[in-house]
Amino acid sequence: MKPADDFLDPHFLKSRGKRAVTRFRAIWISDVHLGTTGCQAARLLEFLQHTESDTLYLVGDIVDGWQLKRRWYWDQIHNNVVQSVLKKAKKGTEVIFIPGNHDEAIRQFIDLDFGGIRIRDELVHVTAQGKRMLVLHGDRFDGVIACAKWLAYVGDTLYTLILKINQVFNKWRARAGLPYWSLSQYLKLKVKNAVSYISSFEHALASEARKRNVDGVICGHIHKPEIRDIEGITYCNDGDWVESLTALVEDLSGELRLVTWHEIVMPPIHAKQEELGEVCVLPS
Ligand SMILES: [Mn+2]
Repeated sequence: MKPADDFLDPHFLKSRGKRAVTRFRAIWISDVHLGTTGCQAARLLEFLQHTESDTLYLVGDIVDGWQLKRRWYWDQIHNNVVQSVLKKAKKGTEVIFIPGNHDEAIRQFIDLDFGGIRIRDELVHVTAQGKRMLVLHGDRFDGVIACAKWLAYVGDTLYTLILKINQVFNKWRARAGLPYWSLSQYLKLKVKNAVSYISSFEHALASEARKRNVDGVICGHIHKPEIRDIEGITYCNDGDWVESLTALVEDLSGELRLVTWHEIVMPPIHAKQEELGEVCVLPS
């Protein structure tokens, strides 16, 4: 297997030529954090290039305005991600952007449309199976952000630091031939408070969905991909593009599931062309 670092090289992306594209009815991505070094923009770009959908939901924290106030990081691949989304909108994908807390500056444009991208605060998505899903970022139900924003900023700085350590650590692991291991995921799982924090967030969203009389909720914000039933409510979290590299998708039959960058992008590289099934060739 090629080391993961190769995918950060834009020339490697181009060299592939043929791409297998998977079609979905809808795709939800969030917590991309464009504008930070933690953002895995190259992998997201590959994911976007390997998928198509009637609707693409950007469920918040797509651009990180909090980092903009401190240190801004933006390279060509971050541009390419934006261009890829605009191109999808132009080609007929319905793109809906629901701003989160890190891109809260965009909240002033809620209910406006720009270049085929509709900006909304929240909405209800109806699946092909008739399930009504409330779609929102979720920060309003985060006790820390709602009650003590300064604490959230401190947490954000600490999180950025842990991600940095994680990057260096995994470069070393890759050189030693060891697989990727997420330090921050490990810490989150180990810290008891984090577990209860996540569970209280999930339950708050499920109870909001119940209050609104919908079948489920789709959100992001806590960087913890999940689909599960919470007392009869389908709770879905699409994860993030800093660590998990996941998206929530609705397939053509109306089933909701989580997909990873790995399962969408990796098969075409290693599988033989005839094993790929439905393959179409896109101009680069
Ligand atoms: Mn957020």
